[in-house]
Amino acid sequence: MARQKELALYRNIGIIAHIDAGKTTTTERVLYYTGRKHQIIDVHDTKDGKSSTTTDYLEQEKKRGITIQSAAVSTEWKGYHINLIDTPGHVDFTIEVNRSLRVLDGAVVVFDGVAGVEPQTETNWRLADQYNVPRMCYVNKMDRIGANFAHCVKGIRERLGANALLCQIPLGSQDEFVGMVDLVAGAAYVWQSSDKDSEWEVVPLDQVRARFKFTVTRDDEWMDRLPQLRKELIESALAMDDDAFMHYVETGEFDQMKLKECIRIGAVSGKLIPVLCGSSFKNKGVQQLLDAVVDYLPYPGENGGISMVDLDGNIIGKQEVRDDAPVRALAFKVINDQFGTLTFTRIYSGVIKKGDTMMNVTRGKKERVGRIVEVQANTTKDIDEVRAGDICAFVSMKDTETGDSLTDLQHPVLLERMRFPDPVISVSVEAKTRDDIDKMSAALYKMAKADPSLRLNVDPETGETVLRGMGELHLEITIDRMRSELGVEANMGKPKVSFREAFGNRVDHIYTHKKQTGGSGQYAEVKMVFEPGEPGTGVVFVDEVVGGRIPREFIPSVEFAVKTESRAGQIAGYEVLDFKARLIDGKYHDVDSSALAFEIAGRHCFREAHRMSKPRLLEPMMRIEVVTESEFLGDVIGDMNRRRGQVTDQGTKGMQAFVHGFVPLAEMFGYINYLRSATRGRGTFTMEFNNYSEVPAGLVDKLMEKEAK
Ligand SMILES: Nc1nc2c(ncn2[C@@H]2O[C@H](COP(=O)(O)OP(=O)(O)OP(=O)(O)O)[C@@H](O)[C@H]2O)c(=O)[nH]1
Ligand SMILES: [Mg+2]
Repeated sequence: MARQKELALYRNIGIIAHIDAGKTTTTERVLYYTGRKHQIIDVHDTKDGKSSTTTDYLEQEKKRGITIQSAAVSTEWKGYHINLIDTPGHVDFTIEVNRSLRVLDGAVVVFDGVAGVEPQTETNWRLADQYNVPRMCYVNKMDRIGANFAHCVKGIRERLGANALLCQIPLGSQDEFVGMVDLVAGAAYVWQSSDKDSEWEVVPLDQVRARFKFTVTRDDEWMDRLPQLRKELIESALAMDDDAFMHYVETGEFDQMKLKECIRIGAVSGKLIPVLCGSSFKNKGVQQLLDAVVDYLPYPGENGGISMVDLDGNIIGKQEVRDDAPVRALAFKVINDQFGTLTFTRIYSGVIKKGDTMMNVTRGKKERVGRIVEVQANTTKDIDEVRAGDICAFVSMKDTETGDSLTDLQHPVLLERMRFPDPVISVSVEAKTRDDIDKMSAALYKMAKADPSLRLNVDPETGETVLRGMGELHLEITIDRMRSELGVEANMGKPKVSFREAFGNRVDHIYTHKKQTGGSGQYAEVKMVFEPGEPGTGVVFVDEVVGGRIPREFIPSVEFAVKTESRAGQIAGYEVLDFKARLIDGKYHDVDSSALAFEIAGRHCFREAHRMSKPRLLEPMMRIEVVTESEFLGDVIGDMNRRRGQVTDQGTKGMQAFVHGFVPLAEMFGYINYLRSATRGRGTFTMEFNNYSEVPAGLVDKLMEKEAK
C-alpha cells in the first residue's frame, strides 16, 4: 500500500507543562474541535468515576483529577494528521514526559496564566532542550483572577531563556477575557460567549483600541502597544530571511505567506518560540492553537533525521525520515493491560508490515510483528503497516523494553538512547495475605518493566521487597494501581531515602582468591586501582592488563563482578556511583583459574577497596519551590534552614511570595503537614531531584540509624 498522507501533513506533538496548567483540558477541546468526540468532559467532573476525559482514563487519574501516564490520541485538522500526547505535570511522573519528548517532533508548552513559569515547566523545558524538540507556548487560563500575560512572558524569556515571539495578545483577563489579538494575521478574534460552540468575530487590528477598554490597567495598556508589537513580530520573524527582511526595511511591505513561513523557519529551528494565549476551559483559542501547530511546528524529519549511535553512545550518523530507507524505530513505552502487551513505537524510517520480523538491536533479539495497532487513549484499531513518521503500538512483543532500538534484519543499528530519571525514594512492600505473595512479585515486576523510573529489589536473604521510585505519590499510586488493575493487595512501609555511596580516595588493591578443595582448586589474582569519578560519569571499567598476565577470556568476569558488586556499597548497602575501576595486573594458574575464580576475586577486591577508600555517603538533594502568602515566608525560610536547606532565591509571584532552594530529601518527609500548619493551609510546594551531595561526616551515623528504624 502506498503512503496515504505525505509526511509534510503529519504532526507528532506533545503537550507538556507543570501540574494543573490545563493540558488534559486542552486535549479534550482539541478532540472536540477536530470532530473526534462530541462531548467535552472536564477534569474536575470525573471524581465520581462515572465519566472520564479521553486521556485521563485510569481509575487513579479520574479519582485524583491528575494525569499519571501519558496518553496518545490522533486526529485530523484542516487536512493534517496530528498525533497528540497528553503528558502528566506532576514531578513524580517525569519519565512519562521524558519518553514522550524523546519520540515527538514538537511540543506545546502550556502555562497557567496566573502562575506563569512553574518548577515543572522549567524541568520539562530543559528536557525538551536535551531532546532538541521545537516548541511553542500557550498561556492558558487567561480567564482566571490574577491572570497576567506579561508576567508569564517575562518568565518565558528570563527563566526559560527563550526567544519568545508574541504571536497573540490577550483581549482582557479574568471575566473580561473575550479573545485575543492575532498579530500575525493583524486581526482580533472576539468570542460571543464561553460556550464550546461559540463563534468568534474577526475585528481588524486598527479598530481594536477604540473598541476595547479593560478595567485592569495592564490589560488595557497592551491595547496601546498593538501597532508596535506587530512591528516587532514582523521584524523578528522576517529576520529569518535576509531578502524578505531587506525588502521590508526598504519598503515597509511584506508578504503574509512569507511572514508565516519565516515564523515556521524560526520555530522549527528553535530560534523563535511562538507565544499564544487562551482559555481552554472557556473554549477560547484552541482552534487558533491547532492552526499554529500545523503552521509552525515541524513535520517528522523537518528538523533533521534521527541520530544513530555506537555502543558507547557516540553519534555515528543520521537517518533521514523516509519510507524508502532501512527500518529505524524506537520503543518508548511498554504497557500491559487488557489488550496484552503493547509496545509503543515511533517509526523514523522505512515501512513495517504485519508479519515482518524485526531486530531488537539493543538486546540482540529478533521480534516478530504479530499485530500492529493505532492507539486512541485506551482503545486500539488494527492496521496492516506503519511508515516513517508514524507512532503505533506492536502487540505481544516478547523481549522489547522501553528505549530499545528496532530495525530490519539487514541493517541493525542503535538509535540515540533515552535517559531515565533516578529513583530517590524507597519503600518496603508486603503482600496483605499469604495468597498475594507470589502474585505481588509478578505484578510489581510487570509494573517496574513498564515504568523505568520504578525499580524493584528483592533482598535474597530476608526476602524483603523494596520498591524505589520518584516520590511518595509515585509509590502510593503504584500500590493503588496494583490493587485496582491487577487485584493484588499490599501494605507499604514508611518511605525512605534512597542514598548512594561513593569512593572516598583512590585505592590500589590486590586480591588473591585461592581455594584448594580435594582435586582441582580455584585460583585468581587481580590488581586493581579504584578512583572516585566526577558526578554523572557512572561506573567505568578499564582493562589495562598487558602481556597476557590475565587471559582475555577472564577479564569480562572481573568487569561483571565489579559492576554487580557496586550495586551495594560498604557503608550501608547503597549503590556506589561514579568511579573508575582499572584492572592493571593479575596472576592466573593454568589449571585452577576459571571465569568464576576471577569473578570471585573481582568481587572481593571491590569490596575491600571500597571499605579502605573511606567511602562517602551521598544523599539526594532536592530543588524546591514553596509558594505562600508573604507573611509566612520568614517562617518557611527559617524552617528550611533547620532542615539543612539552602535558599537560592526569593521574591513575589502575583499576589504571593515564593522561595527557591535546595533541601536534602532525608529532611523532607511529611513536609506537607508542616507547610499546611505553618501557612494556615495556603502554602504549596514542589520539589524534585537535583543531585547527589555528600552527607556531612557528623551526620552519617545519625541518618543511618534513622533509616534502620
Ligand atoms: N479557569 C480555568 N481553569 C482551567 C483552564 N484550563 C484548565 N483548567 C482547570 O484546571 C484544572 C487542571 O486542569 P487539567 O487539564 O487537569 O490540567 P493538567 O495540566 O492536565 O494537569 P496534570 O495532568 O495533572 O498535570 C482543572 O480543574 C481544569 O478545569 C482554563 O483555561 N481556565
Ligand atoms: Mg492532565
